[in-house]
Amino acid sequence: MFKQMKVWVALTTIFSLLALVSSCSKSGTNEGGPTNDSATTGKAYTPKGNEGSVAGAIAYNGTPPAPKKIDTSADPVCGTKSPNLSTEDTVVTNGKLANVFVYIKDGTTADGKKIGDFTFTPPDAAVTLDQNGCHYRPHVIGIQVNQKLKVTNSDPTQHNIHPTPKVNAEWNQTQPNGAPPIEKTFTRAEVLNPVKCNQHPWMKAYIGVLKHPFFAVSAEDGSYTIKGVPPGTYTVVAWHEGGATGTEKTMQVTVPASGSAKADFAFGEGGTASTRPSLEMMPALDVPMIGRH
Ligand SMILES: [Cu+2]
Repeated sequence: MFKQMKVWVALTTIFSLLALVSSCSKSGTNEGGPTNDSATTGKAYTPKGNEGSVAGAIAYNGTPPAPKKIDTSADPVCGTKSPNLSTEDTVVTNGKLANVFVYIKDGTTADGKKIGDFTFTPPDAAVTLDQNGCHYRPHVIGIQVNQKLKVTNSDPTQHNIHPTPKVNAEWNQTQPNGAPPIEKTFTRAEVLNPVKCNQHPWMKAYIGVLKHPFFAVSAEDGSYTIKGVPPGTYTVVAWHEGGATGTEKTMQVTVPASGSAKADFAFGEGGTASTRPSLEMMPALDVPMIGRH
């Protein structure tokens, strides 16, 4: 009798442990949800005709760093074509900042769908990055996943374009004077890919790759417009180069049906007006998992 009890207790313990393990792993699977960082999973977005826009201007507060003259003596062709080449990391005109990459990071449409769960077919038109006067034009570009990037060489010298992404494949390719355009695609979203030239160390550009078409680059007057945005509430990020990984400002906006949301950002001294770090949202996502296990 006593022996039977011991076996019973042992069996009960084993079964409850098994139940615990299986419920734990089950809840872990459910809570993780589908991970969706690929451009090919999810439902294709169909425009409804009531899309709106996000628009604004990027200000630069305080005195911007003066552009530095670039020594191009390593390649005389560059000096001849661009005798006054200077750094382009902070281009400020009348207090407005150019070359800021502004994009929708995440959010929810008015009908309650996560924007990141949709897929967006990339446009047929390629995005061109030109090497002209021994610098890249434009300096910052946005492109969709699997959209064609066309690299052209408008200089009478050789370039070697070399994007240095972290999640996409790294590549570099020589493009002599008169060579045909190089065509490439990026297979994963990544903000932003730095681009350099192995021939001319001062050449720099940045490529923002996104699953969706909701991005823009600020013009010389600091203005930008992101078009075709489904009505909804979104986190908008403005990214400007500098330091190891650049600087990000974030803002929540609500795009009304067929209307426009305003999102002005500021960089430079104390340039955080109306922005908050996006990191604040992270712990809320992580805590339930830690608590359970
Ligand atoms: Cu070059």
